[in-house]
Order: sequence, then structure tokens, then C-alpha cells
Amino acid sequence: MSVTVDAQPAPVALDPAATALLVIDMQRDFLEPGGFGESLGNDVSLLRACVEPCGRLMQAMRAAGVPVLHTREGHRPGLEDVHPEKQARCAPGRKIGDAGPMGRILVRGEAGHDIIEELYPLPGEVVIDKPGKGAFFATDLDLLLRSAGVRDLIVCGVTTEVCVHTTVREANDRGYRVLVPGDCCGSYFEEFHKVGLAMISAQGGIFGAVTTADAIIEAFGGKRDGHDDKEGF
Ligand code: TIU
Repeated sequence: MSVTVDAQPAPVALDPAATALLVIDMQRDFLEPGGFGESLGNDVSLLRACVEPCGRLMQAMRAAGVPVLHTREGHRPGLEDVHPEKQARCAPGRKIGDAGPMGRILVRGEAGHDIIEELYPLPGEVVIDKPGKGAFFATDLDLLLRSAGVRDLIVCGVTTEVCVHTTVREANDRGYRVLVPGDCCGSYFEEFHKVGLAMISAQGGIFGAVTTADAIIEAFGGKRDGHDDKEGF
């Protein structure tokens, strides 16, 4: 049994029993004043618009029995997993591991590394700590998804053109059917958000399809019955 979600460039058929929602990097460091994102000179308020639809989508997916997985970008306190090139991409004085207003920048366990309260994972939900922009790089995400029989991946979070985009491309290359609710994504650059979404759905859906939280929620409405709850998430 599949559900059809209205999307660009064309409606997408998802198998609810083989679908997961992946929420990318909804961390205090990116979304709250005083975090890493703001330290890069970004206006973090631009990301706030995606919090409410993202929360609604998470609730609906949980109600439909679809697993919700979360990622956090960050590193080991000893910084053994930060390669020099990633550090070189940071501004002076704002390197990974430097002191920031919400603890050390992008370091696991620090306050700024945590997920924002509004979208906090439920107990038992998978949280992937990723050292890169993409959620598949140097993590066990692919193994977890394949072991649970996931084929269809709904990807949202921040930022649209960086960690969401990298993850969407990685997922597409690994054979997942990718659907991106654009209103559940956010960028510090409005034009990058818009173009980032357009790049996903262009050329007949080169990386996947783009939709909205409401379109997914509507498609999954009443689909809880008959869905086999998956263990392991
Ligand atoms: N999560 C994510 O996108 N990490 C970034 O560093 N994004 C920026 O846009 N800087």
C-alpha cells in the first residue's frame, strides 16, 4: 500500500512501511542567537520559519508510525574527527572547538550542539552524530535505514543548501527515494533556499522531489491502520 504525495516535479508514491523522516541539524548552534551559525555572520532568525512546520510534520509522522531520525553536526571533544580542511573553512576565532556563547563550537555534549527544545527527539528516536555536512558520511545511518527496510526518505532541516542538500544527494546516490518538504527547511540565504529546492526537483527530479509539510501530512492521514510498526528505531 502506498500513499501519493503531491510534489514537484510530479506526485511521489511512498510506501509508509518503508518510509522514514530524517530531520537534519535542528541544533541550537544553527538556530539560536549566539551559536555557531550566527558566529559565521548569519541571521539565524531566517531559520525560524521552518521550525513550526517541521514540528507538525514530525508529530504527524510519529502518529502514522513512520520513524523519525535526527542528526546533529558536531565533533568529538578531542577534535580527532575534524580534518584540517574543515577547520580551514572556518573563520579565525570561530574554529570548531573554540569557545562560543553556547559552549565549544560544534562539539558534542555542548549546549549549542543540542537540538532545539521545540523539536527535541522523543526517547528512543535515533540521533545521528555526524562530523560532515552529509548525514551518510562517516555515520551508520545507511546501515540503520537498510536494516529497517527503509526505501523512501523524507529529508528536512537546516540548512537547505548545505547539510540538507548534501544529505539529499548522498541519499539519492544510495538509491533512496527522496522527498523534501521545502517549508521544513531553512537557510540563512533566502535565494539559496529557493534555488536549493529548485535544484532538487529540476530536470525531472534529478535528486528527488519537493513538497510541503501539509502535503505529506494529508497523504499520510488515516494511514496508521495497517502499518507495521518497525522495531529498531
Ligand atoms: N547543518 C548545516 O547546514 N551546517 C552548516 O554549517 N550550514 C551552514 O549553512 N553554514
